[in-house]
Order: sequence, then C-alpha cells, then structure tokens
Amino acid sequence: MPEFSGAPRGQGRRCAVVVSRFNESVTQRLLEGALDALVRHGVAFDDVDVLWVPGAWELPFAARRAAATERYDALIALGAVIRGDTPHFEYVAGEASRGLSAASGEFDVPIAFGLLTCDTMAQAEARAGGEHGNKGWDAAMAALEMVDLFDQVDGSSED
Ligand code: INI
Repeated sequence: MPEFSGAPRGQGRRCAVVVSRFNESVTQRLLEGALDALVRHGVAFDDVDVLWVPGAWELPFAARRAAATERYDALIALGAVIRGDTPHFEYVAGEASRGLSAASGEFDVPIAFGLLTCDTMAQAEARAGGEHGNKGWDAAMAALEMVDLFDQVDGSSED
C-alpha cells in the first residue's frame, strides 16, 4: 500500500503570506512566526512575498488573486478575529474561513489557515508566540508539508 507523508522541505519553494493588518500587534507576530518557519526550512527570503490586507474579510480576495498569478507553490493566510459585543465576529470569521477554503479548492495551490478566531485578545496573544505557540509558524509548516506531499503523489503517478 503506497503511503505518502509530506515534509516541510522549503528549498526552491515560492510562497506568499497574506496577512491582515487588523489586530496588527497579533498578526505581526503571526507573520514573524511564519517567516521564521519558512526560512528555517529552506525557503529563500527573496522567494517569500508578504501581502498586507486591511482585515480578515479581505484575506480570501487577496489569496485568490495571489493564487491566480501561479507564482506561488503555497500561500499562508494570517489574521486575528476577536469577538466583540456584536455579531460582526461571526460574519468576518465565517466568511474569511469559507472564502479561504473555497479558494484553496479552486486553485491548484495549498492555502494554509493561520486565522485566529478568539474570544479575547489574551487568547490571541497566547497563540501568536505565547504559551500556545505561534499559529503563523504552524500554518507555514502545514503549507510546506502539503507542497511536498503532492510533489510525492504527483511524482509517483508519473512512474
Ligand atoms: N477584521 C479582522 O481581521 N479582525 C477583527 O477582529 C475584525 N473585527 O472585529 O471587526 C475585523 N474587521 C474588519 C474586516 O475584516 C474588514 O477589513 C472591514 O470590514 C472592511 O472590509
């Protein structure tokens, strides 16, 4: 039974990180985590483009446009939606998640999900380099793993 498992091999990969400016104190740290993961795993710094967007709502549009360029092996979407007193959270978090998932399915490129959806700023900070790690790092690792996985799968079917 063939079994495939990707590894975060970044050599020669081109990536785009799409990151929202809303709650920038958190998203900046997610970005640092993602860039650190990419570079430590072999991605050349010049092969990473960082695309800033106003908020999480804009992430799917930017991800789709970036994917459509066919310049990137993988995309990493980063943002932080923090619950307030209104239903705004549900709309922004829900549509951003759905839009990223749809874009990933439509374009032939992995889009890793590094969008925090938290009740409080403290929860977000804990996941952006705090006690729960850095979800930007995790998303970048997932992106590299997915690229490598399908290199292997595609390579095997060409035999
Ligand atoms: N955008 C976020 O990324 N996080 C939030 O918590 C947030 N809240 O709470 O409003 C948020 N709103 C802005 C939204 O993403 C759009 O940028 C804005 O509506 C303009 O289209």
